[in-house]
Amino acid sequence: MRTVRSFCRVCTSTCGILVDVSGQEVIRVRGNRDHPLSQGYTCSKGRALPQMHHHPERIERPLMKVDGTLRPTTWEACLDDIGTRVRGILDRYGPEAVGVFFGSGLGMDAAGYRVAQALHAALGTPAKFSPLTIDGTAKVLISDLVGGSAALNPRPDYDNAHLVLYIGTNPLVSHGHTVAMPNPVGTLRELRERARVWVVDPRRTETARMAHGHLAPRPGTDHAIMAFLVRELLRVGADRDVLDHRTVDADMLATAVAPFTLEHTEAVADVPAAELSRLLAEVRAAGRIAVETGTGVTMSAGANVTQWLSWALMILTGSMNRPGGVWFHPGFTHQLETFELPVSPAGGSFGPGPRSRPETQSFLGEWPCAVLADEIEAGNIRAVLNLGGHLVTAFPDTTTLVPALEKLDLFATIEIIANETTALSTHVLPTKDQLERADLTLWDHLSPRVAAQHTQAVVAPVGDRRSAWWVLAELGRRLGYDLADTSGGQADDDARLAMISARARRPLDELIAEGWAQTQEEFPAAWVERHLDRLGGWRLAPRLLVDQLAALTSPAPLVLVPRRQKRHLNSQFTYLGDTAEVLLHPDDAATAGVADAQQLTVRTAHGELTGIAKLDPSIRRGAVSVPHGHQGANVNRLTGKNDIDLITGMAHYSGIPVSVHPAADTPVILG
Ligand SMILES: Nc1nc2c(c(=O)[nH]1)N[C@H]1C(S)=C(S)[C@@H](COP(=O)(O)OP(=O)(O)OC[C@H]3O[C@@H](n4cnc5c(=O)[nH]c(N)nc54)[C@H](O)[C@@H]3O)O[C@H]1N2
Ligand SMILES: Nc1nc2c(c(=O)[nH]1)N[C@H]1C(S)=C(S)[C@@H](COP(=O)(O)OP(=O)(O)OC[C@H]3O[C@@H](n4cnc5c(=O)[nH]c(N)nc54)[C@H](O)[C@@H]3O)O[C@H]1N2
Ligand code: SF4
Ligand SMILES: [Mo]
Repeated sequence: MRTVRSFCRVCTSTCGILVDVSGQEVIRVRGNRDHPLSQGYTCSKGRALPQMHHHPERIERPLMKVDGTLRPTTWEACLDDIGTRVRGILDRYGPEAVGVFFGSGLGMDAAGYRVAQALHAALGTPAKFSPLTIDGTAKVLISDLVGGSAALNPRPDYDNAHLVLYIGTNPLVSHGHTVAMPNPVGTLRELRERARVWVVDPRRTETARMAHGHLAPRPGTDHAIMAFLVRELLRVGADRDVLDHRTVDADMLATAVAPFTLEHTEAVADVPAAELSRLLAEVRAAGRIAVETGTGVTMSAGANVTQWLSWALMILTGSMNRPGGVWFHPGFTHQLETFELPVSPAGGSFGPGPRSRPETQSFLGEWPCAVLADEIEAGNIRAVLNLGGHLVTAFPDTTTLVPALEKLDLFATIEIIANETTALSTHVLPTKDQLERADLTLWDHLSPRVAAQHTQAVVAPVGDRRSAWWVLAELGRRLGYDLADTSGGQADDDARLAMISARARRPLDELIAEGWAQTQEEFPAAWVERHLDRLGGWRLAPRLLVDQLAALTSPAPLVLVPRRQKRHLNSQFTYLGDTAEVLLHPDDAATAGVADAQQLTVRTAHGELTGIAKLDPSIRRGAVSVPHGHQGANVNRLTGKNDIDLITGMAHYSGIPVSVHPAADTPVILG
């Protein structure tokens, strides 16, 4: 038996782990107490890495569909076949006929991800898709529009915080949306000793239960609460110096939020006026504030404006780049302070969208995931390279997506465990799982510190699994692109990582020896102020957002809201036992004739699903909370490909009108 130091890549918290191994069998995963950030913490998913690695449905050999059946084949034959077909499609229809999805599975494989980016660039296709447009587009949009650069990543200064406001995020379950939070209970327990903590969420979540204050607005009305706070701060309490010298368009902002009086906000959001006033008083008393939003915001129709107004609130309170407010992550493998960040156009970083959906546009070089089905049906996209995604559970409108995927000439999927998406694929490429490869923390800017990690491979790859970077480079070679040197075989994982970290804050050797490296962040950061000088001040009132705020309509009386569950991550680890429990308020259940623990059907204009009802007084009336990632009760049977944000293309996964019913086929259990 041996123990190998590594770090978990199930989620972006990247907890330090110790893996006990006997021969090639992975016995146990436990937390590494010496790890500076996670300090021994792990969650059930990280501890289940042995089950992931030894999963009975794991894929060990490349598969190719012959007469409708996936059959094992060799890498040579599989890659030759994909190469020939993709080349044929490129020559006949052009690069836009090949779609590429950058899924979460490849997102945590540093070397694989970088070569995937190179393959995409070589293909030159505008049909690039990623979780951006099914997760959190509003965040980068606001960095881009208000901050003048999508590379700006604000994160709470927990060390000096006075007041932290969480809106539509439940870090106790998720470990954070775009700021990782290993050991969330410990973090929150310490935080609430020195700072006020507020949560805005239609459910009294695990996080809300630890907070000093909780507002449970009608889903999709967060913008009203934020507009009210901004309106009142502009009247009394704003940082005049920042307002006068570091912002533009404050008067336009004031006009935009003028309608959001206490009374109006109380009516729109359905929260008590006294609680709104209490929050306002706490914001004024705290001076500086950190606002953290999550998918409850970014998946709703008010996503962009809520994110905008949360920035406005932080700007007005002088919280940007100041202790007690938020700091901006400068990166680790790239060092933002060494660049002159280009100032993005005031109108946003948009480009042309796909032909089949003229109402959409591209944002930051990506097309909305929601257009994929239509682009395939129109014959515009004929091949999809799916790099580590479970499209069937992740994309909107499963009912129209699945028949579209079946029409593809080529659908190649990089995966480790068989699922409904691999079943639809024409080719399945098994790459090394996280215990089989050396790796780096690729999304280092999501870390709560300026830090990075390295791990060696813990065990040898099973069967014929190969490094993802090798697979993609070999595919590229067959298409005539030189993406990476594969002549040394796939044993060269560390050589790829060395190239990625060539401009990092610390050399890879140090990371390899220590497993971990951290540098002190510059705070307040001069590079942020230099960027702000070039920008001419925070843009407080982008036209697009002012118009969107004015156009928002009130939500339906009963709507779908998303929720993450503890023991699975998206579609992964559902075998640990989480079920598709649908939370609803007992009064809404009574109206619909639905009883606790019974099967219920949730219906929208797009489709329906059957799950288990959990009557829960901690969720407000009008919200029906359905978790995602379940293959059977797939929540995306309820979502629509046309129900998107027209600025960013983000799919609406929160706020969709629903009705609930006792399941027609509920078996009557006697005795
Ligand atoms: N309705 C609704 N839809 C949603 C959401 C929601 O809340 N509601 N959430 C959205 C969000 S936030 C996101 S990020 C997306 C996620 O959508 P996806 O990116 O599709 O994420 P996963 O379901 O996690 O699928 C990742 C796949 O990668 C595989 N995998 C795991 N490790 C590895 C590895 O090391 N190598 C390879 N090659 N594969 C691996 C897993 O087996 C899994 O099948 O879904 C979105 N869809
Ligand atoms: N255990 C676990 N952890 C995960 C994941 C997982 O699947 N499981 N997925 C990972 C991924 S890909 C992501 S993107 C992150 C997401 O991380 P989070 O954004 O923190 O996700 P949730 O925990 O679902 O929290 C979203 C909250 O928004 C609330 N909500 C819904 N609609 C509204 C609304 O209109 N307004 C407000 N104010 N709140 C609303 C929901 O009730 C819920 O409590 O989590 C990551 N971590
Ligand atoms: S929180 Fe859980 S899944 Fe995320 S890195 Fe830590 S152990 Fe892994
Ligand atoms: Mo996500």
